[in-house]
Amino acid sequence: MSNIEQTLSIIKPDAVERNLIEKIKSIFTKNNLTIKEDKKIHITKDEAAEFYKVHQSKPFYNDLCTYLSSGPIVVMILEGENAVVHNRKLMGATNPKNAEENTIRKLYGISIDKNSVHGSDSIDNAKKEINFFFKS
Ligand code: IDP
Ligand code: MG
Repeated sequence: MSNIEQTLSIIKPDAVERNLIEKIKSIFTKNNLTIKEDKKIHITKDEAAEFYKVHQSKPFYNDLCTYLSSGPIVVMILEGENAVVHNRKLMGATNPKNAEENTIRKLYGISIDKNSVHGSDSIDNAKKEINFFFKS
């Protein structure tokens, strides 16, 4: 049975800065994820803090919010079969050092904080995150 989902992907400042937008997009499209919407934006630190609210108790929260608001990002709605899990698999582990070969983070990530991409981790969070950036 088919299970078409949507998930939110972000190309983070380190990857935008290194002109990796098209390379990363092509990994999604070659792997049967359709880019339904996409926009390049530069968010404020307050917006980043709101987006990453689930991490507010973590020691790295402040740096994380500073980082996500440090330069332009590309936010995308990806759609496809099991999109949430599929995107997480294409991204690879949070720390690029631990990411599997040929994942986005293994190919392009610099460090645990500059790890090139964000992806929703559940259907529920995907809905919230899509709504956060693409309010209808
Ligand atoms: P994820 O992006 O793989 O879902 P999360 O645990 O949700 O990973 O963390 C959100 C983001 O916070 C990560 O992508 C990474 O940029 C950053 N982060 C996570 N753990 C650490 C850490 O231990 N030090 C610094 N930054 C971290
Ligand atoms: Mg996460």
